[in-house]
Formats: sequence, C-alpha cells, structure tokens
Amino acid sequence: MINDYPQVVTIAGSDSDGSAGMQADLLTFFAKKVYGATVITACVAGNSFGIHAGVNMEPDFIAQEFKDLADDFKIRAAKTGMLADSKIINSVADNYEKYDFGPLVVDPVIITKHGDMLLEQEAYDTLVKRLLPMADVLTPNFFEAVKLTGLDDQDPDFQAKAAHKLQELGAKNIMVKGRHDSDDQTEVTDYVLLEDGSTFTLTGPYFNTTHKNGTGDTLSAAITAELGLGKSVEEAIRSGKKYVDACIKNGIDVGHKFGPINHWA
Ligand code: PXL
Repeated sequence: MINDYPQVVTIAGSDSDGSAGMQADLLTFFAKKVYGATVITACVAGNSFGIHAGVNMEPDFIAQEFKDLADDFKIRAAKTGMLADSKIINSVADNYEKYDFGPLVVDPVIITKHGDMLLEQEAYDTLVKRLLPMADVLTPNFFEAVKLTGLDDQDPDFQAKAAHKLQELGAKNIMVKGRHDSDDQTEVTDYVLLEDGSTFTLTGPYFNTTHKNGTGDTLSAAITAELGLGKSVEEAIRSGKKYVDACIKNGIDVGHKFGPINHWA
C-alpha cells in the first residue's frame, strides 16, 4: 500500500442535523470520490429550525487531531469551516503551519441561514490577521465579504472591491459570492479574483427555495476536493459552483424549515 488515494481534510464544526458543517463537507468529498478526514473544531446541536447548543473543542484536542492525521495520511488539500473563536483560529493556524496539508480553502463561516452566530465577534480580527494570509482560496458569501472588508455593500462594484481588499489582506484567490436576498431575483453572480490578478464572474440561476443549508460548506468542500484531485484553482472553482448549483436544484425533502441540499446531485 502506498497511501496514494487522494485525501483531503475538513477543519470544521459538526452540525447534528446533517445539512451543514463537516457533514456537508464529507458528503461532498464522498460525491467527488476523495477520501475525507476531519478535524472537529466545535459541535452544534440543531435542526432545520436553528441551532440550540454548541461546544467548542480545546486547542490541545485540535492539535492532536492534526498530529494523528499527519502521522498517517497524505493530505493533499484542506478547508476550514466553523472556527468559533480566536483560540480555535490560532490553534488551526499553528497546526496548519506545522504540517503539510496542501492548499488551504478558507470558508469564513460567520453566521447560519437561521441567523445563528458561528464565529464570535472578537474573532473577526484573528480571522483576518491570522487565517486570511494562509488562504489559497477564500470563499466569502456577500455578507461575510461585507463583514470582513467593511466596504459599502450598496456600491455596484462591491464584489470586485472586496475581492481586491481581501487579496491585499493576504488571501491568494478570492471568490466573493453574489448577493441573494431578494425573492424577485433570477440570477446570482459570483466574482473571482485569481492570484495572478485575472478575474472572472460566474452567473448561475437563483433558486428560490428554503432548502439551502450547507451551500457555502458544500462549495468550499467541492473546491477542496478538486484541488486534492490536482485541478487548478480556476477549474476547482468552476466545477465547485456547478456541483453546488446541481445540489440546490435537485433538492431533498428533509426538515421543516431551512432544509439541506442534495449531495447526490
Ligand atoms: O453553513 C454554515 C455552517 C457551518 N458549520 C456548521 C454549521 C453551519 C450552519 O448551520 O452548523 C457547524
């Protein structure tokens, strides 16, 4: 055995309802046929109505998870999801620096679709100072890009300006996802700024459904899987977007409120 099957890791929170967090990441890894390992940062108890409790992992435990993976696996790409607080962000950054886990996709998870906070306010600064400079790919949604840049979200060039600002802060490639907050809209346009300064947009249909939990996790996990399979950043982003759109479009009838997307798509 030469331990050569494509292996990737999600460094994220567990969501008991299975729709988001590392559960969505693992479903995506499975669908993309990469082997998925996990570094659990936090666990939340919740369902399609919301999140009702949470427990954060201790930095020593997180360090041990990293060590155990590094001792045995050949991780080719990694992603971060829910990091909860500054202690966890620093621990993840320290350990990612220590081991070779390939390119890092940072999904700057801040808040859920229900409006529950997954990152403490005090941690924004740590995320920006510590983790952004380590990101090979950063995938903020519109709201996260506003929070992280402080730029005017009414500016028609907001996504481009935010992407450039986030690149100045150290992230190499940035995908600022489009705004989707109006039931009248029919399309969403994401803006991508690559490391070499080139840009492109990806326009897809706007799906008017309440079943969209875990879309950001799934997109960043799909990008991670593609990077683990050796694709370029641009290919990984294009293919990740296609996958997540298919997962939303094909739906799955589970839960009563903000339900999951369909990873079999
Ligand atoms: O989708 C964002 C997200 C990330 N991580 C965890 C979550 C959620 C949303 O519910 O629970 C653990």
